[in-house]
Amino acid sequence: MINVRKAAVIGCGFVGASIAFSLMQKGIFSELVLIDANREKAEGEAMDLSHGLPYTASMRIYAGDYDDVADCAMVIVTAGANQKPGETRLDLIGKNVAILKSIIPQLTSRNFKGILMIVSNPVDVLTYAAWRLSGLPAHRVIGSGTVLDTARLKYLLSQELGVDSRNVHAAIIGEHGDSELAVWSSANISTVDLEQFCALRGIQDQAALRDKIYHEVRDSAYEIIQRKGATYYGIAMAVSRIAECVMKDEHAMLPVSVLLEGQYGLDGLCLSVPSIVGENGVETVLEIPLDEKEHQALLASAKQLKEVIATLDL
Ligand code: 6V0
Repeated sequence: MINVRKAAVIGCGFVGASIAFSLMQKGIFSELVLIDANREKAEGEAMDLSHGLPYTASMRIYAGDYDDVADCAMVIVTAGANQKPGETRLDLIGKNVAILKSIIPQLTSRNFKGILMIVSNPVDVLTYAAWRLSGLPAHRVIGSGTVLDTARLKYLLSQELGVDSRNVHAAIIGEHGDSELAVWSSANISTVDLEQFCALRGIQDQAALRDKIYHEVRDSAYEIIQRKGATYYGIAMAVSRIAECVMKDEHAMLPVSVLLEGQYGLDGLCLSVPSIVGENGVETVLEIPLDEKEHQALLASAKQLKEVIATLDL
């Protein structure tokens, strides 16, 4: 039996603890299990977070083990090494696939029936590996993908255009990493086409603006890691938003990382494309219109990921 009010976070470092903090503010779960290879770390985080409960929602947050996960509606995996200055996400593969291989059997052996969300990097490769290793239906294995990158895009555009970031409708798709791309062709500000909105704002060189913003989005993690050693608040907000869409069966459109099965002419890999997210996880993978340049960039991103996937021993 699934307990629809219960979730687990596996890996309680910067990212896992921040996700727990964000989930607690949202009030969508009444029980949150924290698991870490370092049990004391999970216990410390659970204690610290629990001391905020009188000011948020009524729930239980505790350090647990894999027996506590069997009936969770959602398990969020953030365990693993993070990027050090100068490292790419793809540099983390060896270490983090090995960690995933130790975690997934703990779930499958307990007949886990919920939604599995992968956050550890490289998230697209690990989402694919988690799907393969778990044998779960693909719609129940979600990577946080470019939901974070899309938030970065919306925020940066909002700053340039002087408009609320929630009015910005645009997406980053492809790999959560260096080969990601922005879908400019359908970007709009609350229905006003981006080009027209830029014109309204007196922006002369729109191509230069798009280029600058794309590079800032793509390189955000490097810039943050150089300054503070890790990134965690933004991803925590992105993950708790995905969790909310699932638990409230919102059918919201989010660019999560998911197995492609022919969409955009691609299969045999996970990457981010806009998808409808609800109680079953990824309800539908959408094939949104892309212009030729965007489609080629998506194919290039997929090619890179497939080359990496081909090296995995799953
Ligand atoms: P961190 O602070 O080093 O935390 C990692 C935690 O995982 C530590 O507490 C470890 O003890 C724990 N851990 C290691 N092995 C296991 C295991 N087998 N079982 C349980 N716990 C284990 O790293 P941080 O929290 O900064 O990053 C975690 C992961 O998230 C990294 O792979 C990052 O690259 C990734 N991120 C993903 C993002 C995304 O957008 N998808 C964004 C930011 C970081």
